[in-house]
Amino acid sequence: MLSLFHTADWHLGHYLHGVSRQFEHQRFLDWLLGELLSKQADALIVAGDIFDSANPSAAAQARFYEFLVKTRTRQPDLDVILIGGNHDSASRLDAPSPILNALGVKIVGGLMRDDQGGIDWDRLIVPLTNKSGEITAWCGAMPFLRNADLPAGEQGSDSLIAGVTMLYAELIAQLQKKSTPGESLILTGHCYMVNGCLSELSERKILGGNQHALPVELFPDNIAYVALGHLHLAQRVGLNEHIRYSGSPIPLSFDEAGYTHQVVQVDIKPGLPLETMAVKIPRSIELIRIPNGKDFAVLSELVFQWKTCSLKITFRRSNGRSLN
Ligand SMILES: [Mn+2]
Repeated sequence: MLSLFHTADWHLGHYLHGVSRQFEHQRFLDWLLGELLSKQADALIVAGDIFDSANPSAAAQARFYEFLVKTRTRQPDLDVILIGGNHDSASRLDAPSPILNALGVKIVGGLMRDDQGGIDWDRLIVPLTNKSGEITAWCGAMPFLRNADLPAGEQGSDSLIAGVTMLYAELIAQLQKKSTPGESLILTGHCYMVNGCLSELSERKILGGNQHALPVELFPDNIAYVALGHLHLAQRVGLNEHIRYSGSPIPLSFDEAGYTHQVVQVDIKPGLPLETMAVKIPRSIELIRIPNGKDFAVLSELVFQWKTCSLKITFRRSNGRSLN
């Protein structure tokens, strides 16, 4: 059996209306370390948007590297795979890859082409081993694809989907070449699929409408699991249990306050149907809207109403329970 954990869209270094999310991220990473250990996970996949910006703060980077060292020190057999998202700088993520490889962590920030334009596909293909150290699956790690990554002649907006499809098809072909019968094929990517459910305040502003949505046919039936990042609401793609967005671990906007934040635990047993389980992430800080959880008021108005005793506030958790 192979047990893998799928998470994405950490956005380390994020600020919400000027408030640092450092505490929430630290709590999440500490919790994740404990989960990986207690569930004896074999692999961890982080599907992009590791950092909130292309130029993350020293504090955000320190938190990231500290997490990787702790994970590998506590669980030396855990395969860790990370890819770049649209918020990440591909080259910044790739820069420490020699050190991370030596630590046993595979990071693919972006596609790298040689002078002839060829892609080093081996960089994107990672073996996953079970507790006995046997290879039981192969993971194709496709970072977020930018226009410049697409094959020549596929940069126009109409052919963007065709270009992305070609690259995924090539990765899958390379993945199949590496594997032998009985070994599962897994993919991770950072992209927007058709009919995905977007958060109004968080991801929509970075997507140019729906014209770049990719069809689910991108992933053929022989792929056991697709670990996606980009959308912050945990969801499966269409009716496919095995093609999922894990969602972000913390709410990145007030629109996301009601989401159930989770990581996905995927158990792959040879010859048996895949099992996916949502592992709920404890919320360390509540996002609360005043006065009524739906609308919001200007602070000066609230202070005035509070002083004149005309404001009555009932705090409610995102799950609807009253806080007071
Ligand atoms: Mn994101």
